[in-house]
Amino acid sequence: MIQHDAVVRLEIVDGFGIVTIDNPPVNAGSTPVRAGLLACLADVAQHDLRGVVLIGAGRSFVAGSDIREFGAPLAPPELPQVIAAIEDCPHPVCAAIHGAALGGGFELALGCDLRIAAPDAVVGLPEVTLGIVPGAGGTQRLPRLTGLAKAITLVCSGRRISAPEAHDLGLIDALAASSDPQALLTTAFRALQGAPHKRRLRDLPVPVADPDAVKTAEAQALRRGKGRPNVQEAVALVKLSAEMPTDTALARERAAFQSLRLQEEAFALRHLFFAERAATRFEGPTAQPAEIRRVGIVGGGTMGQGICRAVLAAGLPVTLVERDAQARDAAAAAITGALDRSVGKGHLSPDDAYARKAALAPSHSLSDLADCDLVIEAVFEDMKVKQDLFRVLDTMLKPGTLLATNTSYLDIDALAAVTSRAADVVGLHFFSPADMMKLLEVVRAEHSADRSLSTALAFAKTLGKQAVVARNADGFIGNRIYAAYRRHAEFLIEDGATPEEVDNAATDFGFAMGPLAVGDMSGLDIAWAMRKRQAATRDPAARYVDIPDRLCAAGRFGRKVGGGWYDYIDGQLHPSDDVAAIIAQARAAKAITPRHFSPDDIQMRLLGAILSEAAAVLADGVAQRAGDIDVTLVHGYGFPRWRGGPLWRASGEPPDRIARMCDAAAQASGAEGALGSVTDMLAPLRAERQEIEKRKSGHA
Ligand code: T1G
Repeated sequence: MIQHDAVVRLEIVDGFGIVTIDNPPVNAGSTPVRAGLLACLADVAQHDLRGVVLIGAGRSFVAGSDIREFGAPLAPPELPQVIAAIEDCPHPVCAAIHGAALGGGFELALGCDLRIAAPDAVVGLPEVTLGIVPGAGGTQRLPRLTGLAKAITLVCSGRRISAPEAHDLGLIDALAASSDPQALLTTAFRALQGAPHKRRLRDLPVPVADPDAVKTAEAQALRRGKGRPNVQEAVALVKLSAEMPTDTALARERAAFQSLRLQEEAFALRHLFFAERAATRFEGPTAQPAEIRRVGIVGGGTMGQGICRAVLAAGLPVTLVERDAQARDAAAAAITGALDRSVGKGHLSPDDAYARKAALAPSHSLSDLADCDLVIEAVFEDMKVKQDLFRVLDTMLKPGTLLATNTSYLDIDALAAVTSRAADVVGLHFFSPADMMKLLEVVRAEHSADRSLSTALAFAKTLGKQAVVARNADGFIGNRIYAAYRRHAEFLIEDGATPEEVDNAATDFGFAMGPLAVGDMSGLDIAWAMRKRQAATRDPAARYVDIPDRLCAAGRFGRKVGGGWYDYIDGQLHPSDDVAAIIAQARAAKAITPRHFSPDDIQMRLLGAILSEAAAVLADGVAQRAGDIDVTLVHGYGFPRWRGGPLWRASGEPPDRIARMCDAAAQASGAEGALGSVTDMLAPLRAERQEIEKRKSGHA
């Protein structure tokens, strides 16, 4: 056995060279890995071998190039050099894939003559999700296997492809029986024996394309990619594969990669990549999560049904309890109906739908929850209703069952306090639709045990959710900050802006939708009911805009009734004269002379509001770290992902502009300015940016 750089080793078995990459946790293609591979390839060239197998130790093949290296000049050898060495190797090389082969890891495999994979492996080129493009041949070798149109779709979506689908697409030559290393090696040896010669993808012609199919794929890719520069570049590069000599196109691809990885957007998306992973960790001793074998859900309304669909999709059985048989049947019918519609749209196979239906146990008796390991309540958002439920569940559930509430606003400590199992109580705050929205706020209450939190986080991962740990407080992380953002949108309206101006400024900035259109979509009556509940305790000194109350008093509850901040005609949003009149009356009542706001003025005020509230959320310890707030706003509230989140974005702004944002927000609300706490909050991110600048220039 020959060991290189401790992260790559070569063994020769039965006349085959086995090159093992061992760089835990995910065999990221770091500089030592690349150097080790190059050294091993030089070694195997000296031996008379039947073939070479590339394989990853531990849980994965190469999960990609090392993302931490992207912000600085890349040290040699670079990945294209390693892949060229594979292509120049005198022996056929087979990539034996288990776990993930993504980005540079999949490009490494595409540089091989053969690829075999474990049935549960995933492959793909997710570079666009990091603001870059494949930089080691992905845009040139992939189309030679899939054709142009499919390659455009796969590269520009960054989609992870299951091994069976990759096999169907011709990306994988054979599937192993399992991810067991021996099973992988056996399959690889067999494949090499079956094709004992070089088969370099770069030498294959790109299949002749149907121009219409390419046009369609391109249009769809740009639409879904929101026209981001790297997606445009990715489309152009894939098309180059059919137009240019391979080496020329490879050089163009590499140059694009080298340029994009040093752009602000790529830094923002790398910040998010690592922030997303950090957000799922909580300060404190990590406890072994309990196993969740069956989930109970109480309440089959919109949220209960969405949570149920998410849990069934994760392969877990569900007991869904409603108040009576009629409500039980209605909820079950809604869920099975949704599954049938997914089959109809081709999003779900009939077998999967059948399995999920079989895993659903509708009920109208709480006692049926006795064998659940986790129970999530999603009943009406009222403290008394939820406390009464928790009291009953406390008597029924087995010891150690995790008891979770889906409340958005209520005090979880007050819920836990009515039980004898406060240590087992946490918040699981899903976002609507619960099976689609990625964000899941995992809320730690005062007495939540570490084990309850670990179990909730493991459950979130099982559901494929982006978990963020929050402390129990009014509005947790997301709703609290979003409420400030929405309040300031209303301040802008009262001060002179129109709903369209506010929403257009937000969408110009990159939000999927403006705050007022979002209000209309979720229904203005929900917030109205809450404002009425809070009226008695509202701070009389705080600025209060009554325009939304006036809209609701006029029956304008939003899209569902054809009118809110906007009129909705045939589902299309239109500025409303009635609303303009209501706004004018509200201003007149306060003798407010409307003034003009530029889009930048509006963006400054809205960002100032977000930053000021975020700083309070962090200072109050509701969020553990700044990155958690970025992850929350991006995954739950439509903040543009490519900007990295509000805090990362702000850390790139000149301090005087941040000061003007905070001042503008303070003046609008009449509250004390938050510049001090905002500056403290941004300091670590500013330091990270300074470090990046140093590294970019190679001076670190
Ligand atoms: N580089 C550096 N660190 C990485 C990494 C990577 N590519 N992938 C994962 N990690 C770290 C991660 O930060 C975490 O660290 C730990 O590994 C476990 O990850 C030239 C340019 C593979 C599916 O985009 O999707 O190649 O937090 O918690 O849930 O064209 O990690 O423990 O300190 O996510 O089991 C393309 C990214 C790069 C894949 C495993 N590759 N990784 O998921 O574990 S671009 C990717 C993932 C590229 C070339 C281009 C997932 C995973 P820590 P984890 P997991």
